[in-house]
Amino acid sequence: MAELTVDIAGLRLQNPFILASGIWGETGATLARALRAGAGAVVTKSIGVAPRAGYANPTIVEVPAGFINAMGLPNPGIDAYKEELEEALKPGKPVIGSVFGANAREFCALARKMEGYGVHALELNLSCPHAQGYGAQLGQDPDITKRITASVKAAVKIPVFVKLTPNVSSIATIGKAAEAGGADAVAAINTLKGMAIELELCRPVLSHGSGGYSGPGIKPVGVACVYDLFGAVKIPIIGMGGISSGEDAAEYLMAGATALQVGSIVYKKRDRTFTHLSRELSHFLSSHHYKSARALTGKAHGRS
Ligand code: RRO
Repeated sequence: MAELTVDIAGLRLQNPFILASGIWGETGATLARALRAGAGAVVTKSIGVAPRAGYANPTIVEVPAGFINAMGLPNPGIDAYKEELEEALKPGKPVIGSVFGANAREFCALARKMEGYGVHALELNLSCPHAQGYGAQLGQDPDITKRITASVKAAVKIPVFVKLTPNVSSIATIGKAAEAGGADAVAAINTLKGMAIELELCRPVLSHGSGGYSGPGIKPVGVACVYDLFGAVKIPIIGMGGISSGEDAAEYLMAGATALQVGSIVYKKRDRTFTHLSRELSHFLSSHHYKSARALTGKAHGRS
């Protein structure tokens, strides 16, 4: 049997598959459920300083090869999230706290609270594609990315991951800025900006208008981003975007990922997601005579 265990910035994962932020992440019970169903780790919904209702419905629409969402960063606020994390931490596996803020001060306050609640690492959301004053509006700028990352690194001891947007001309430039700010890893990619039009109404389907496209349709974009990042940074890369099979996972690992996140597939495979992906990746590794998932990282770069 090939070894699926991976290490990322000091976190040991039983398998490379991490539940992505925003999927089952608003309650601790569903995060714990994903861990008990075999996730190597989970990322919380992105949490801000105050409760936020998010956008009006419709907030998600199925489109060919995926979904477009504009949830609008709904979350209960950091103070109310403590008890959710108590639940999420019960299975004893890595829990990564995702946070979003408007500036370095908010990010630091959120990071300190998350660390105090016991999360094992942080993921800075500098990449939500449709949030006025948050997410990609900050993370499209390398200087802001570096400054926020460095501030959070100075505020906490736990590892800090930075989640990057693909909606830029050079993700490598942003990845380097996160690394220069001291990031322990980068996660790529958040959703691609997208839109669907309701023909009879002659209006965008989602109440917000545009949203973030996820699912199998974005996999080639995610793989290319991870490939570019692997050539640009030395820190580990957490790859995501449209992973729904063991072969998709192998592609991301070969492009340069050390660990992987999954989102849209969870709506199809639900609790079977993680056992399904682990079984398929294991089969791919054994049938291609690889001893471990680790052995695949960066293979597509032809360096060894
Ligand atoms: O909540 C959202 O609408 C959302 C977030 Br925070 C994000 O980072 N990416 C996304 O596609 N949606």
